[in-house]
Amino acid sequence: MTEESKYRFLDNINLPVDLKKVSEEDLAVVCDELRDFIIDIVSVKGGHFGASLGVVELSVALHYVFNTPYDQLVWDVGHQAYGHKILTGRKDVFHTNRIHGGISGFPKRKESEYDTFGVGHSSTSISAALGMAVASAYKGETERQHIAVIGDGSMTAGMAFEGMNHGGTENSNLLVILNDNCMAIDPNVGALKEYLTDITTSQTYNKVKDEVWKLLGKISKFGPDARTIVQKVENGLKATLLKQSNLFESLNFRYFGPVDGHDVNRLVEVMRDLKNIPDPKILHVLTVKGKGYKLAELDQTLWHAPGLFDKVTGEIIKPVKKGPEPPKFQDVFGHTMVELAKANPKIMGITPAMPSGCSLNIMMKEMPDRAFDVGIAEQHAVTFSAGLATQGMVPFCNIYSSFMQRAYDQGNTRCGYTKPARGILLRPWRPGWCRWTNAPWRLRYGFLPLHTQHGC
Ligand SMILES: Cc1ncc(C[n+]2csc(CCOP(=O)(O)OP(=O)(O)O)c2C)c(N)n1
Repeated sequence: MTEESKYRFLDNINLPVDLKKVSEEDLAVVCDELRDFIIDIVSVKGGHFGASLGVVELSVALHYVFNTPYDQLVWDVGHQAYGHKILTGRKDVFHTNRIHGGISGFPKRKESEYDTFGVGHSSTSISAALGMAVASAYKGETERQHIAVIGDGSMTAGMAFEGMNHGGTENSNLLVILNDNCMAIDPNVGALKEYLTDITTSQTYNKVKDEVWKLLGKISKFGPDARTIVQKVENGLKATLLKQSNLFESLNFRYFGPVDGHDVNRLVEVMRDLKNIPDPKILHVLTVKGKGYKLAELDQTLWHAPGLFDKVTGEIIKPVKKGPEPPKFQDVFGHTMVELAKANPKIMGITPAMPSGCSLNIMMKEMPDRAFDVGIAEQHAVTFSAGLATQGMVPFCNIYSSFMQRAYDQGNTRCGYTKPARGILLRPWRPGWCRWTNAPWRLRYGFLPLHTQHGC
């Protein structure tokens, strides 16, 4: 078998219009091929890995069902959009991903009409898709669909809920797809995660829900009134069977799911149904980060962005070092935090969803009651730290400079004005990272110790 013929379907798919020619029975094979293609290229060129593997079926189903780029598809963060890029005209240049002069590792409006929004920082997709939906409604484009795909990690940010809060009162054609894989870069955290697990594991609810869904599909053919009745029944069941009323329904989003995000035919079926249901709605999809590459499924944090690797053995290829290397900056931070915290019981550590990236996980393991992963919530991380400081604690809040914009105002004003706040430590990320995430130049190097700036 030649290398070309390995991709029986993918060889002929350059755009969604080509994908739409594939029969539904063959979609699962397309997914296998797309997954192989991502593994083939990322293993030798580098980049994000596990997240894109997890949304292969979602990417295929979305471009199969929706009329992209007329229908607007917004990927949150965008590190998971490799499959989308490959299916939307960039298969032949995908090997230039993240290389100077090549394609971006994130959706970029200038790069393709299928990239509806420039992303990189998390939790913007709902607001962006809502803006698009409201604009379409205003223009009378009532058939146009607007879809935000957001991970459960990104859903922990306040901004995502700001979008939901607004979206629930706009009668716009907005579909939020919640890609729930229980992971951010590290395992996801917080009460929302527990809530999602609750929905996912409620067997009674899921059994009844499947029955109702089937009924909804059948009865909706008889007109809007019949559908409304079934929807009411379904809502009632959700509220009764889930311990509390449904969080998303309370925000005026119709909640559907959870559905298996690796069953491409089921996804196609569900998305087709949802196309005909107006107003804001959320589809809860369950996926496995790293799906289809065993090692990535087993160690999802390591394989979030593993660098180059041998795709057959799974060995991660480390750059050859010329001599002894100093320890990593973040590891020095992590160990020093533990050392300092042992000497000073007031010290606490805070990270917004980057425990392994900033090595606060060392302290989280040793002193779980004094080190916090607060979710992808930079603003909250800083203000929470300021709150701790008002009570005499000494918080060290470690934030990547790339994501500092989210926290900057809280650091500037809340910590600046809250005099007792001190010990806010901001961490710069390595030069070059900012090419992909738009961190401002001035924040790329050096510390920004707010406590000294404001004397707090
Ligand atoms: C504002 C902001 N903070 C932190 C990050 C770093 N980051 C990139 S991906 C990611 C995890 C995203 O989790 P989720 O949305 O669930 O997507 P998954 O990788 O699980 O598919 C984080 C924390 C970011 N991109 N933006």
